[in-house]
Amino acid sequence: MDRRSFIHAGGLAAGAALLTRGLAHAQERPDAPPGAGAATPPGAGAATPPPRRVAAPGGQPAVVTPNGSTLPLRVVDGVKVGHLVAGPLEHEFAPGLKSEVWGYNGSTPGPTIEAVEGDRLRIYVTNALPEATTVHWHGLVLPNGMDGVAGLNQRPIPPGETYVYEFVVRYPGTYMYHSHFDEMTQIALGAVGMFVVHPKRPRGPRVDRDFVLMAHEWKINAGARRPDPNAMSDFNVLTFNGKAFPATAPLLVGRGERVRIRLGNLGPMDHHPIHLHGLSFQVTATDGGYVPESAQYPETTVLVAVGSTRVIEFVPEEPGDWAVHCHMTHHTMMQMGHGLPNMVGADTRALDRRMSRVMPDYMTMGTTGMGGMGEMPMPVPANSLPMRGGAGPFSYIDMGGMFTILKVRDAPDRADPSGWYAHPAGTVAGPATAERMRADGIDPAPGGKPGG
Ligand SMILES: [Cu+2]
Repeated sequence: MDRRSFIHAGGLAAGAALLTRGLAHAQERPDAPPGAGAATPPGAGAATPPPRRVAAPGGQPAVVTPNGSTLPLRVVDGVKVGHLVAGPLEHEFAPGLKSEVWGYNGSTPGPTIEAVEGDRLRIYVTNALPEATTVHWHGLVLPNGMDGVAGLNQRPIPPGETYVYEFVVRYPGTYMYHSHFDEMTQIALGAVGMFVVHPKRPRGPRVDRDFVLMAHEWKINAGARRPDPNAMSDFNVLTFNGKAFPATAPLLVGRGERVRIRLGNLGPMDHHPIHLHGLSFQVTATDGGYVPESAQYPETTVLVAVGSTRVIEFVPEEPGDWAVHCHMTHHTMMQMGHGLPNMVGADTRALDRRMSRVMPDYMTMGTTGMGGMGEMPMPVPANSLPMRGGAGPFSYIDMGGMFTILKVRDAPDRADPSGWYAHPAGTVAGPATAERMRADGIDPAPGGKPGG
């Protein structure tokens, strides 16, 4: 079912733009469907981040994978040994949307692999998928026969069998891993993960926090059980570490701390300009290595292309709850966010009058824009998240998908990761009084000329 037929299946006569007035107030109804409206706080259900561990020499902190985990490695005769099991799993993108996806060790993305420059790694890969697979270690310099491209570097791993990869992680950096057999299907269904190698000696200024955020995109027709691996465009569920806002766990950091975020993208088709609010960052590394300090430059948005990583570092100076999101507006929408009839600016008063004879309270929606549609519990197919965002401290946040929150606090280790920032009095934008406008030379009448 495509988006357009979904819209009709939703019982909305001429596209999602049509709703009755009664529904506009439905978020106040006690019988609103679960997950509808201002229901789920961001990161709900996410565990409180564990206390910071030291992962590498020089006091380098361990990498935190919000909504995810780190692959356990056991040291056997000086070799760090890990086990990845590629297989199908049921995955919840956000409350209200579950799918059967393919991942590693029961998650998509798979657990983050974390090692130290010079480590010898031995990774067993068990194939619990219904077809062959391999694992490619994306960005790593290693012996050719360990590179994981099916047919070129090795025989594909048949279902039910386990292969072993062994290599030394020669260079520190931010890498990824993914299937390299039937890539279109297996990557689209989620067989991807991050791979971090810490340097033996810290490079650049020491960081206090170290996160990974992996971008992915999915096409999941509303009500469908599985993402469509044949999709080439029109992706409608966009995720960080497999979760769509409001299910993305916020990143909790301290004001004045140095924060590193390792962004990766193994989505099928789209590059993502990731934007951080309230601060300026430096791009310090890519999956090709470190950017020399003399070549770094300040940014607030970094383009993370398919098949690449970008490492950013910053020191937040303003406390608060700050948006972190892909700046492609359709990537912060959920299903049904696009492909709609354009109703903006349409004069539908005559239509509304005629329709209200058969449907009391009828009103065409979308003529003044689409804001607020996500919080209306529209009739939607089971297992779908049309245009859904999340609850905010002031009102509904109408962004979903590839969106999360950087929570900057003075005492982050004592702060509640699900709590909202308490703004000091007088620091929140609010309604302007006519007196104040006049005093500043602004005509309070709409359309009036300043100073008139
Ligand atoms: Cu994007």
